[in-house]
Amino acid sequence: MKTAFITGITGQDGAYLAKLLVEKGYKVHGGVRRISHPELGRLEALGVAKDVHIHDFDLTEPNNIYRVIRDVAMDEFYNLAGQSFVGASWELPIYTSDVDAMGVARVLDTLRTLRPETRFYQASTSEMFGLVQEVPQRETTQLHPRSPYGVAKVYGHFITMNYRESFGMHASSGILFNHESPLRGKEFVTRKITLALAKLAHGGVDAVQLGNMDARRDWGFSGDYVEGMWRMLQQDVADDYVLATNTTTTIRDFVNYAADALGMDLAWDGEGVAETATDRKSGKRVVEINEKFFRPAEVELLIGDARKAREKLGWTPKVDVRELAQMMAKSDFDALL
Ligand code: NAP
Ligand code: F7E
Repeated sequence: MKTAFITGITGQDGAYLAKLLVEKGYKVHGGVRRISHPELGRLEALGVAKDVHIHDFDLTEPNNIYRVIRDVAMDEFYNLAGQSFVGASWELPIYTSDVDAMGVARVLDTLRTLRPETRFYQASTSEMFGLVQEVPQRETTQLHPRSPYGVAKVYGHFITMNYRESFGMHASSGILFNHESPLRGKEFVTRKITLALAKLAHGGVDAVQLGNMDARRDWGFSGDYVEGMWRMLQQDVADDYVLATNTTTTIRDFVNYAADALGMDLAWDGEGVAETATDRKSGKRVVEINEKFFRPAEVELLIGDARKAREKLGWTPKVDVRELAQMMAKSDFDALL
């Protein structure tokens, strides 16, 4: 039986990965940071909260990291913890770099000291491509991050590669494009949309307030992407891989897909901050634009080329963006019944 340690086990990906590894027969340990209202809601939703061993763990605390790595005899370490909300990273640039950049170095250096044979996964991101230098983006595309989050993740990415090259550690980065699920945080645009539309479908009256409707994202399903993470650590040689669907969709079209799933028929009107969407069937206003959701610098287009993951890992995403929007909208609708 293998043992895995997952940082960020309370997050979206942490929960799906914990479920996958429990099903594969792993002994799963996870790190949870101290917050005032601790909960394992996502792990409970996936039915694995009782199957995982929880440890106090914070990426900002070197001796805490040291003790956990000393005490848990782990074969695989998945570093999924992070300040993951791009929008917050302009307000929290120092904190974001402490967690998303220095946190990776703290873990890698402790593994190097105590358990250099442990296989390591780093949660890198398509946000590193930012102002994209190539379409579609792949492992070799030049990076140009557009947010403090993206900049911090570039450090995490290269320090992972550096420990692999310097010390021969089995350290891999997954450059993952946006992936979502019914367990996605409510501040991310997909979940914000499906939750707001589900409330409207149940008789609510509040339109969802959104920012840049023209941004394009390559959206997949978290459950598919954690399988790719696991496959990376099963390779004889560590490497970096893009995981993506190779389809790009505007925020506006994601709204349309979620609305379709809930039986709405949207009419779009106006441009820029005056743009609105109204449901032709109920007459309700569904979308309004609010400038506060625009970002100081935007990532306008993301579309990934996951050919390397397909050829070397045998990985392909199973859920497309329409199915994803439908899955999330229906889940939010049913939860309100
Ligand atoms: P998420 O739902 O926001 O989960 C983040 C996790 O990190 C949570 O468990 C959170 O704990 C934990 N965390 C935050 N700060 C921490 C700290 N200082 N020490 C220890 N734990 C801390 O994010 P996700 O969507 O699952 O993403 C997982 C990772 O992949 C993140 O690193 C993210 O940046 C990266 N990523 C995500 C995507 C995506 O589209 N989802 C794409 C590429 C990369 P709390 O529960 O206490 O908040
Ligand atoms: O924004 C636009 C926004 O916050 C997507 C994280 O998992 O994926 C995620 O980062 C797009 C942006 O995700 C609103 O301007 C419009 O263009 O859902 P998001 P993200 O920034 O792409 C990457 C790969 C990660 O690594 C991150 O951890 O949607 N947008 N209106 C909005 N976004 C939000 N949040 N809220 C709005 O009202």
